[in-house]
Amino acid sequence: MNFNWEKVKEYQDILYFKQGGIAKIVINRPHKRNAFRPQTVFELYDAFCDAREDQKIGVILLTGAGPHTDGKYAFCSGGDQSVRGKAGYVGNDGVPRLNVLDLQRLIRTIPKVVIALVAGYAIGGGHVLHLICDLSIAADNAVFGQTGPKVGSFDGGFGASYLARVVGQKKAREIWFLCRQYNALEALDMGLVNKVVPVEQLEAEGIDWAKEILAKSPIAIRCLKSAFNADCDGQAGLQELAGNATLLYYLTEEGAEGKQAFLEKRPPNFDEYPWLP
Ligand code: S0N
Repeated sequence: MNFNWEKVKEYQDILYFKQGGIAKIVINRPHKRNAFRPQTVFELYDAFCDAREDQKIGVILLTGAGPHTDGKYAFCSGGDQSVRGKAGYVGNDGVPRLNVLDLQRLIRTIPKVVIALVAGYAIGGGHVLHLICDLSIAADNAVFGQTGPKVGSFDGGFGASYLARVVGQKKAREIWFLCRQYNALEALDMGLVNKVVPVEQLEAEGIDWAKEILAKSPIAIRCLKSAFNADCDGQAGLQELAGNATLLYYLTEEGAEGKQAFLEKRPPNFDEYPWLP
């Protein structure tokens, strides 16, 4: 579909666009079924940070480039096994990393709505990436699964515990222990995705959902996201939720009075603010 996306910046492994309150980040390594290497993750992190800082952006679409030369699609096939070293994925600097974990945390805590648009394979660490997005819309050709125990890896963080929150303990254990692949309707049935649409409608559907969200209150959405996270994320989740309480307090006259009094070198006067029941 033609949405007049404007390219934001040139990257090697990803594409990054914006238009009308929506950012679109595309993993662009079709020769590897959009597997990520450290460079890919650094670029994704950079684009997400840009979208976070842009006050016009409320929704971020995360997707994979496709179709590929053989007609297949992929959202992301996880860590690039061809650069997997002894202690992680090795970049051009020779350093082994698992920096996708940083990206996972950023996607979860960014105070904007992240929607995964999944066409084709969402496998391994690519499956975890869609999982941690706030919403997932699947194309009818989407394929979901974990491969860790088959390829000698596992994600015991969000990839295990949050998956179990989403699909339940039994199903999450099945997904990891058997390493099967699941189609879009099976994913819908287990609550892993929000909707399934024909592949050619995937982006349009994502844009429709984004526009609906953009018509809502930014602070309400922000607080809800942190509230959902707080339920799973322990003290880090509470920090995020409480940060929003502080933000709201700063926005009140009562909060501003404390700062103003300090700057004016006088005692604060909170008399006109009630002790609400
Ligand atoms: C995606 C699959 C099912 C697609 O199959 P299909 O359509 O038959 O295509 P292929 O012919 O297999 O692939 C086309 C070309 O793409 C290359 N390729 C595909 N996936 C990868 C990949 N992940 N890494 C490197 N190359 C890949 C193929 O090699 C092929 O290239 P050519 O044509 O040159 O031969 C199928 O491709 C598949 O099963 N892929 C592998 C999926 C997988 O196992 N991914 C890795 C899983 N693990 C992780 O993602 C780790 C994540 C991580 O970083 C992490 C995070 C937290 C904690 C721990 C970890 C950890 O390291 O485990």
